[in-house]
Amino acid sequence: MQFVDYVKIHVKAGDGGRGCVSFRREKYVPRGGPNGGDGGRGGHVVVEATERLNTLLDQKYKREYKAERGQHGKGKNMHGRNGEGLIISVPVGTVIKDADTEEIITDLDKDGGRYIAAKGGRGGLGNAHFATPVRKAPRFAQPGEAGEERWLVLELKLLADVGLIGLPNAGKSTLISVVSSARPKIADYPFTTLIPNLGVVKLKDFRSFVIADIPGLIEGAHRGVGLGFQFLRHVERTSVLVHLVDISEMAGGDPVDNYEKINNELGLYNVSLLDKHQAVVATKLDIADTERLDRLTRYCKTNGIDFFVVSAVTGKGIEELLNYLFAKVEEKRKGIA
Ligand SMILES: Nc1nc2c(ncn2[C@@H]2O[C@H](COP(=O)(O)OP(=O)(O)OP(=O)(O)O)[C@@H](O)[C@H]2O)c(=O)[nH]1
Ligand SMILES: [Mg+2]
Repeated sequence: MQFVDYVKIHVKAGDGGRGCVSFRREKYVPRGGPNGGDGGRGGHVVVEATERLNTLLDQKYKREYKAERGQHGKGKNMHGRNGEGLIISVPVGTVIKDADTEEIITDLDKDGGRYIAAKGGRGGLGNAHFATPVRKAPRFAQPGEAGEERWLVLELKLLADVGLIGLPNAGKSTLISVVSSARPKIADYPFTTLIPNLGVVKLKDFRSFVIADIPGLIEGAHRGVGLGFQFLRHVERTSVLVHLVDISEMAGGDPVDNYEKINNELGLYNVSLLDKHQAVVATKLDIADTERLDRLTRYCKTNGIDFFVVSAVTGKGIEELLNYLFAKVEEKRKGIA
């Protein structure tokens, strides 16, 4: 599946139909009055969120959206037909922005949520409306109004409660695969994950939350190194960030350095990401290098960072981590945190 999370589209609503100029012409009715009907309304362009989709792929290939125009009014007071509206379906979590100002117009964060992106023009009035006692035979009618048109940016921000971040190979995809039904590709080389994955974590008593696995970050991501930080927009809405740090013998570099480098990148992308609640999770406990583990443990203790140690292979520490995450997500949902 190709994953597209940023597109620019052009929307144009239908123009209103013209009002009609016409007069009654009937046998034995000399000088019948005006009977020009009104033009129909142009169709709207509507953006609608649906859970069936999870990428903006369709909009990547089709960028022009034009709704039908209203039909012109006709004689005998016949109203022109209204133009058909056009619905653009996008995934839930799509944010609509004005393409010129980048200002957020609306956030379609619910299934079925709709936004009228361009209003159809009103139909013009037919000459029947303009008859007055002194002007019995108006020879004019209104033109239809033009439909609105504009450029929009659609940006998909996944609606996850918890976002997994960390260097490539830290074990993010492995973790999401053991705690949810998501099955991302896992491999012992960097940048295995190229697109974000979502998984639903189900705990006892119907408690659940959504977790996002995003592609690995490396130092220099803000300059586009590696995959850059194009995917960080998907953790902007999460309640909690889980920062995975590999403490195995195979891990390169110092765990504390690694942690700080990635945090630094987060800040360079968007400082407010640093205000998000973050927990550090040391991964691969089953093959841990004790020195690395000790160093990271001490660092987190000294700095008051919530810290967990897990192994996705043996399952150690996982349940404790999930209970903690659920509690944090709940706090956020209830507006405590
Ligand atoms: N022994 C052990 N190996 C693990 C554990 N978790 C992950 N691994 C291994 O570490 C390697 C990388 O795991 P991934 O889950 O693909 O890492 P990732 O963070 O998603 O990496 P990217 O997608 O490249 O950013 C794989 O070979 C995994 O099998 C663990 O708890 N124990
Ligand atoms: Mg991965």
